[in-house]
Amino acid sequence: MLPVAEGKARPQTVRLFFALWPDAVMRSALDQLGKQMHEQCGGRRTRAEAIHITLAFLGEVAVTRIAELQALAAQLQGDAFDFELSHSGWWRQNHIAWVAPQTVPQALITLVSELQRQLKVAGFEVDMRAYVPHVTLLRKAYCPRPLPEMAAITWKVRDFVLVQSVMTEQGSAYEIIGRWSLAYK
Ligand code: 2AM
Repeated sequence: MLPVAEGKARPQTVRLFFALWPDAVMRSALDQLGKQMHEQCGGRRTRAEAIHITLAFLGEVAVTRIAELQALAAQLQGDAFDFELSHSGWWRQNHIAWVAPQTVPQALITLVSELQRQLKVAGFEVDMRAYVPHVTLLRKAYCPRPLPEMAAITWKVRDFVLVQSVMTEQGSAYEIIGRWSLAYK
């Protein structure tokens, strides 16, 4: 057995991301859409309780830094906004079928860039690839034919959340570990 170096143990980490989380009505509408897409594309549906839009993906973070993240989110000044999910599609490279806004609202762009900026300043590693907001509804899907036009769904965004992701045999399970309101004007 290898000797354990005293005092050198790495801090325990958790997988975290910031997200927009749908309310019950929105969740059900998106789940229904996922069901229709599944009929055409197969694959594995996102469980209704896991449906979300990622704002910023943090990956593995030391548990000792969670309070710092929560404080960062609490002082973020973002505005509430409504937007329409009206566009569905499929990415061939990762076999994800999704719905997304046709036009990304400025309030969402501002919220994400401010979040990313502050996370960077605080020394968190953030995925800096171009932000493409989307709701993943199917994984391991194959949708070679264009998906039918979808009826637009309006998402009223009033808050955002910090989520812990835990891998289980059924896929990722998500636990909301913080929720912060956006200013409603
Ligand atoms: P996806 O749905 O397109 O896979 C939890 O894993 C959430 O974070 C998912 O919404 C996932 O997007 C997103 N995510 C996972 N890995 C990511 C990464 N490296 N960069 C950005 N987002 C990621």
